[in-house]
Amino acid sequence: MRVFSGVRPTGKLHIGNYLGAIRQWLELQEKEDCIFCIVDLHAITTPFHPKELQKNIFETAISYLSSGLNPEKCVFFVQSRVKEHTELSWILGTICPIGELKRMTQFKEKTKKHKKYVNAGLLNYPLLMAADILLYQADIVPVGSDQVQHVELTRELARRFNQKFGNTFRVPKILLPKIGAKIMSLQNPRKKMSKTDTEKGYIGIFDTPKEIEKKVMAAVTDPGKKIVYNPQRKPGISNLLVIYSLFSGKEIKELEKEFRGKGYAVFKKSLISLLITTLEPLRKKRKELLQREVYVREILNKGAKKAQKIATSTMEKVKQNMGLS
Ligand code: ATP
Ligand code: LTN
Repeated sequence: MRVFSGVRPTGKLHIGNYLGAIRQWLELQEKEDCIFCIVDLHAITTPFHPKELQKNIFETAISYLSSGLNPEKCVFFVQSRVKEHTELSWILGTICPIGELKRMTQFKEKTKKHKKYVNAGLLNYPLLMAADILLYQADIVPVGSDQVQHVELTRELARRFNQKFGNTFRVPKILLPKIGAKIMSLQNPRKKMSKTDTEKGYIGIFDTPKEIEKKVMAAVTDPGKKIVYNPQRKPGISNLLVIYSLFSGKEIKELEKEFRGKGYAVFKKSLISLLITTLEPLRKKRKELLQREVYVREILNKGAKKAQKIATSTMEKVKQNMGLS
């Protein structure tokens, strides 16, 4: 099975990315034919600093490699290095009604958030994402729940294209993590944890033990003292329980029992030490990779070459079927 997924190089990765996306990638690389992409062309649809973009791409590569992504087991590359992504994105735009793009939740949210930067790229974002996926004939697309709408549109576009121009693309399936598809912000547990959020809202995968402690202690909890899972009435503590459960491998029910009658402070302290121990090896690996820039660049170069081969072959088929060549 071919797997494709992408990550925006927009800054530090947080445990939401780790639990919702990275961990799934790590599992998949062991058994499937995986292609993972740093989507820099998606990143420029929201405000960014040209001087920082390369740094962020490099940081993102290091983040994934430190987390355990293995370049021997998957293809790992940067989107803008393979020009066919933009080419196919244009083509898909010609079979996609504007209304379908305008109703995308992410588009609505981002245009609200960046009022001075409402650009056509933001509207066309899902087309580029569809191109990423279809270019590699992916069977499976692992994403967090916030991206489901975009993959559904991708499936629709693939079907429409195949119908219009003959069988060209595989129609990909969405793969959601079972639990933890949406880790919430520590400061506002009704909003998803996001790297564009305030620093205190997320725990970075490379945060120091001190930072982890501070952020968990300051995490918003709910009225009452009980450690119980109830996302509607106790969104704060429920979110922390999900995080605890995913990092420890213990069931939420088990944790509720373990912390019965113990109160938030005890629970938070235990969560802090769990996070520190689990994230420590990642921090070490990052330090090591920061010293090996040439090696990291080589991984991305090799990845782009492998990706290019597949992209070229799909585009040939697309153009032939459309009468463009
Ligand atoms: P933004 O700050 O723009 O919201 P982000 O933090 O959502 O960015 P992305 O690069 O857009 O990060 O997402 C990378 C992957 O991590 C995607 O598959 C996404 O669905 C997943 N992801 C992001 N945030 C969370 C979260 N809070 N919980 C679970 N998965 C998440
Ligand atoms: N839009 C996604 C990142 C992304 C992606 C993709 C994910 C771009 N292209 C292709 C899966 C497949 C996001 O914001 N997380």
